Amino acid sequence: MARAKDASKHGPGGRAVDAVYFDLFGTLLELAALADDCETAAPGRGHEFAARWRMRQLEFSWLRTTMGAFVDFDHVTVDALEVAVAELGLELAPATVVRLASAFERLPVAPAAAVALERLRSSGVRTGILTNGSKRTLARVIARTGLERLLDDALSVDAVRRFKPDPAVYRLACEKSGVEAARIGFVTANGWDAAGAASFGFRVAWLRSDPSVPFPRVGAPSPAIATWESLHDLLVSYDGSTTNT
Ligand code: LAC
Repeated sequence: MARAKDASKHGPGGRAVDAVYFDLFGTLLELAALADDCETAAPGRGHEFAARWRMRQLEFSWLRTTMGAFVDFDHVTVDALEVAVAELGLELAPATVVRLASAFERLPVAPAAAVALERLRSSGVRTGILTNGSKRTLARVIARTGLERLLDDALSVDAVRRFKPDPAVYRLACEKSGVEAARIGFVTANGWDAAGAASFGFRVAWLRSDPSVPFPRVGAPSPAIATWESLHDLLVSYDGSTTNT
């Protein structure tokens, strides 16, 4: 239900948020390309292979956080790759597995991301990445893509040795920016990440690629459903009203 615009929600410069952080894999970087690499390695099974790999990657990251058994995301990604290969009965040459292991690092930047980041920065908003990715991979991605010029911060979970959606990870953004959670926007295409960030207290824009994907039923506040084009206004000019019900 729409609520009346409340000017008190807007801070200096009339903005609703002072910083916006982005998820990396599947958000700033397009995950769709993973299936292409997987298709080359296992013709006819690219989508199934990429989906299984990603699912195991996330599952292992959550298990490791709950178990207090952190290893960095590169390690988790290789474990998940090897498990997916075995589960699907794929017979890949060792050199193929080695090449695939760095596929996440080579994903392309979402085409509309640069314009969205530029708009946020021109509104005086601090911008950053907040990712499960390792510090090393994050540095490589930034060097390859040139995203550096559009970002103030590049934050890896390595600093807290836990994976999203653990609140300790989202807290990194508050600590680094000095901005309280309620004045931080968070952009992700991953529903589970949207749930974690909303539960932490960020204003979340969920770039839901498929309308049939349900929001995880875990008691988190509903995020706004966004597109790259709408996220600036959704987050920066946000007036407290709900845009999607
Ligand atoms: C990220 C992945 C897990 O944190 O989406 O970048």
